[in-house]
Amino acid sequence: MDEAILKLLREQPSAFVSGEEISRELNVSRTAIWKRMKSLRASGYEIEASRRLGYRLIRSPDLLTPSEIKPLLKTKRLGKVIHYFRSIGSTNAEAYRLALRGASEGEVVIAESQEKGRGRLGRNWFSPPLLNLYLSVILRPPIPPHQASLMTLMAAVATAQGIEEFSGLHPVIKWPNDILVKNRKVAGLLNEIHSETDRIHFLILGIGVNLNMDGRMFSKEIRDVATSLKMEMGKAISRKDFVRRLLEILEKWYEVFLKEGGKAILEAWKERAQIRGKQVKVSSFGETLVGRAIDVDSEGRLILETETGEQRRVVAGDVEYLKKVNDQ
Ligand code: BT5
Repeated sequence: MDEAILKLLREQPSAFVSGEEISRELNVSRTAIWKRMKSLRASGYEIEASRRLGYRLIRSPDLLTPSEIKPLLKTKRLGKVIHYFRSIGSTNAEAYRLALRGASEGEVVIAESQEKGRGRLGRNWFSPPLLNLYLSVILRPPIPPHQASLMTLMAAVATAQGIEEFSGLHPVIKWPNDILVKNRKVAGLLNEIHSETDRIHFLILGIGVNLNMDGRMFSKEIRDVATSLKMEMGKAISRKDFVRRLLEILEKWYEVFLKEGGKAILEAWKERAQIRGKQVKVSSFGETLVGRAIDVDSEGRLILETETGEQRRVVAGDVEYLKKVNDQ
């Protein structure tokens, strides 16, 4: 009902909408509307009320509710359905659950905070309320599971591009799924798939971006390795504008992928990752490999030349750069 009330108020920006009209349109009592207005105000909406004229929306808070995001969202598929939560365990877990129950491609889950935000390999993603972006997108690409890594690369390219457009900063992608600004992690991706041997049933693109967090808000363990757009830019950004733009960029890349395959994504990824030639230490499934990164192959695997001259392809793992990368 809040969504419907806000929609009516937004249809006539700067004008009053009478209580009578709202009650007629939504088929609810004037008292019920008054109660919803009170609760909307408590959520940060500034709503002027006049006995004679009705209600008028003065200002909206920077919440990531569907009613804040959808009106200006220029996508065809992504984000047309938004499952919104003030707080949730993990947006990825919820998206996975929804996809199992038949949610369509493009449906997204957004939360203002996560209690059990997931990183890879059982790690945590620090997810305090109302400051950042915690987003999961459901996709159903017609591809076999071994191509799923390309979708991780796609999400990384889109997120880096979104950050760049918003901030003018030049984020670097660190294989496979970290987005760094000045060598600190500003965003992380966690993609999860549900598949059979030959095809993917669905894929969840999980994207966490630190937007308006201050340095002191990070937990001690990550304070020295993490950053946010606000910290780098010196000012807060509009979270809803950011998520809209990110969904638009992501959709554009996904369309390219469906039409032309992964080539353009790989090229854009390589340009932003600049991993070629770097000395790296890779931990993968309990094994540690040291060597020179040669390239990333068409399925997103890291090609490494080890110290003994052997070439290895790494599907998943954590990379540590052995020489400091120049600040971006
Ligand atoms: C990732 O894992 O980087 C994937 C993060 C994905 C988060 C999104 S939020 C929406 C969606 N729903 C979820 O439940 N998850 C996804 P990994 O490469 O394993 O990195 C995790 C490590 O990054 C942690 O062990 C910390 O060292 C560090 N870290 C944790 N929270 C961070 C934060 N907010 N910013 C920067 N670094 C963080």
